[in-house]
Amino acid sequence: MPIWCCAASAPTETHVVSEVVVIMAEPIRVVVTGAAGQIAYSLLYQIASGAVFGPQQPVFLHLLDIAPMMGVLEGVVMELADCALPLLAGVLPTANPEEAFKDVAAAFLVGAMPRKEGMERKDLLAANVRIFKEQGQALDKVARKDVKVLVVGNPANTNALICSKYAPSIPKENFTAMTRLDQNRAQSQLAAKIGVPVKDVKRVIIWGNHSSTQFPDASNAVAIVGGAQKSVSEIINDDAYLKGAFVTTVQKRGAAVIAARKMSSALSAAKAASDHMRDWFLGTEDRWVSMGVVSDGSYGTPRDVVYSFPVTVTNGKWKIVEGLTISDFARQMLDATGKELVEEKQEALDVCKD
Ligand code: NAX
Repeated sequence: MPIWCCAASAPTETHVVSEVVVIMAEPIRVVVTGAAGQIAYSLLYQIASGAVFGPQQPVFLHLLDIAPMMGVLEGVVMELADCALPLLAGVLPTANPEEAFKDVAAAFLVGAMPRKEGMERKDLLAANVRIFKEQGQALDKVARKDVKVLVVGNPANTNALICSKYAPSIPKENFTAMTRLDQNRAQSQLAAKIGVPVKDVKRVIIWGNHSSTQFPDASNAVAIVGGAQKSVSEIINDDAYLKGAFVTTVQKRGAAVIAARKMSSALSAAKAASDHMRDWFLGTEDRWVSMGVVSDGSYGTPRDVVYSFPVTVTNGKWKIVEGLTISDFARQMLDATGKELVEEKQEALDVCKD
C-alpha cells in the first residue's frame, strides 16, 4: 500500500508565525496497531493533531492491522489526509509488523480481539497473548531501542509483560500497560460525587490489573473545594462508599459501557491512551498518574508482573510514588489483583510455549 507524503526525512523546517519563530522538530515515527479499529479511529486524530507529542512535534504515523482490514485502513488513511493536519508528516499503512515497527519512537499497541458482552477477560488471554509475543519480537528487531510502548489491547498488563519478554534488547521500563482510563473514570466519579470540576480532583490511584480486580484507591486523593485543598475521604465522609460503590463502579465501568453501547469503550480509551503517552513523553511534574509497569516488588506486590502503580514522570522516565501508607483494606485489594496477575502471567507463558 502506498505511503503518502514522505516528509519523515525532510530537514527541520522553520515557520514564522507573526513575530514568533517556531522551529519544527524532525518528525518522529509513531505506530498504532489495530489501526482500523474503533479506538484507533479516535486516537489517530489526537496523535496527528499534536495533543500527544506537543504542538511543535511532527509525526509520521505507521498504521498496523491484519491483512483483511487493509481496505478499511485505506479509508482511515484517506480521512487522515482529508484532515489536512500540519503536524502529520506521513502515513504508512501495513499488515507487516516489521515494517510497522521500523524506527518507531512510540508504539500504541491497541490491536487485539475486543471483549464482547458477557465475555471474561481471561477468555481473551490465549487469543491475544500470541499477538503480543510476535509484536515483541518485531519491536526487538526493528524499533528504536528507546521506544516507549503502551499496551492497550487486553489483557493489557499481561500482554505488555509478554511483549517485553520477547523484546529483550529494549529496556523493560519501556513497556507499560494502560490503566489511565480507570484513573480517569475514578477521578470523574469522585468529582461528580463531590460536585467539583474533574481537574480539581487529584492523586486517585489505580493499583494492579486493568480488570475487575483492579483497586481504585481514593485514600490519598485530594480535591479543591472552595479554594482549599482537602482530603477526599474527609470531604465525602462515607467510608462505605469509598470502599464499596466507588470501587465497584470503576471496576465495572467497562462492562457498563459495553452493556449500553454494545461495543467497548473507544472514545474514552483513546483519550486515556493519549493522556498516558503525553505524560510519559512530556512529564507530569508533581501530578501522580497510574501506569501499568513491570513491578519491582514495591508495596509488597509480586515482582515481574505488569502492575499499575502511581507514578510521576521526569525526562521520559517514570518513577513509582514512594512512602504511601497501605491500610489493611488496601493490602487485601493489592494482594487480590496481584494474585490475578501472577496467574495470568503463568497462563500466558504456557500459551507462549506452544
Ligand atoms: P476493534 O475490534 O474495534 O479493533 C481492533 C483492531 O485490531 C481490529 O481492526 C483488528 O483487525 C485489529 N487486530 C487484530 N489483530 C491484530 C494484529 N495481530 N495486529 C494488528 N491489528 C490487529 O477493538 P477496539 O475497540 O479498538 O479495542 C482494541 C483493544 O483495546 C481490545 O483488546 C480492547 O479489549 C482493549 N481495550 C483496552 C482498554 C484499557 O483500558 N486498557 C479499554 C478499552 C478497550 O476495551
